[in-house]
Amino acid sequence: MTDSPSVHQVSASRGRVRAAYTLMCPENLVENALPHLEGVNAMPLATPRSLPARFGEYLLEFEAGGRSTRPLGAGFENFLYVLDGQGLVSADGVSHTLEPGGYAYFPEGVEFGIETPGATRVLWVKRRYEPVDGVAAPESVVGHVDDVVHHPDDTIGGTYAPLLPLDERYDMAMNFMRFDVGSRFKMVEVHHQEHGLYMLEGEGVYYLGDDHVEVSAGDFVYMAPYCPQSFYATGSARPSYLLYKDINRDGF
Ligand code: UGY
Ligand code: MN
Repeated sequence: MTDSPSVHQVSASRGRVRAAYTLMCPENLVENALPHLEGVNAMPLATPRSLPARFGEYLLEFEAGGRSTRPLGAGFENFLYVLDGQGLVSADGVSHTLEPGGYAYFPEGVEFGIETPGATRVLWVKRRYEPVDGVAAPESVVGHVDDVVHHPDDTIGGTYAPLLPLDERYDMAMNFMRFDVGSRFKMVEVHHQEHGLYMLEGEGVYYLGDDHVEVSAGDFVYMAPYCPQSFYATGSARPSYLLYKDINRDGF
C-alpha cells in the first residue's frame, strides 16, 4: 500500500471557488516562490488573479534564517502580521522585532526588509494606495494586537479591534475580530467592500452567498464586494480572525 491520497481524500477537500467567494484551506495550499524572498514559501491567498481582488494577501512561511534579499513592497502599501515565530522587520532605517500578534503597516513609498531567526509564519497584505485630493497620506504603524482597544460589538457577538487608524487617510482596515462561544452575527452583511479573512483560532460556520461553509484556524476566505456574509461561532473556544477590508473609498 502506498499512502498517496485516495480519490475519497481528494474529494473531501474543503477548498472551493464560487462566484462571490473563495475558501482556501491549509490542505489546498501549494508551495510557491516570490522574487527576493530567500528560504520562504510564499503562498498567495488572494491576488487580482483570483475573484476580483484589488489587494494581495500571502501566507509567508519562513525557514530559520529566511529573509528578503532586497527591499520589498515598492509601489504598494504593505501590512505584515506575525502568526508565529519572530520577524525582524526594517523600514526607513528602523528595525522592529515582531512577536506573534505583532504587525507593521508601511504606506506606499516606504519599502521594507524582513528576516526571521527561526521558523516563522507571516501574513502579508498589499494593495495600491488610492490617494484622494486634499487628504493627507497615511503614516507607518507598528503595534501588537494585545495593545490595541478591543471594542465590544453586539451585532457580531464579540469584539473587533482595528489595528490601523480608521480615518480617511487610510484606504484599508485590518481588524482583529474575536467571537464569543456560540455567538452569531445579528444580521447578514451585504456591502461594497471586499474582505480577506484569515482564521487565527477556533472554528465556525460562515454563511457566504448561498452556502454555509465550515471554517477553522488556518483557513482563508476571500469575499468579493456584495457577498452576503454572516458568521456563527461553533466549538468550545472563542474563534478569532484577521480581516482585511477596504475603507473610506468607493472603488471608482
Ligand atoms: O466589518 C465588517 O465588514 C465585518 N463585520 N465583516 C465580517 O466580519 N465578515
Ligand atoms: Mn463584512
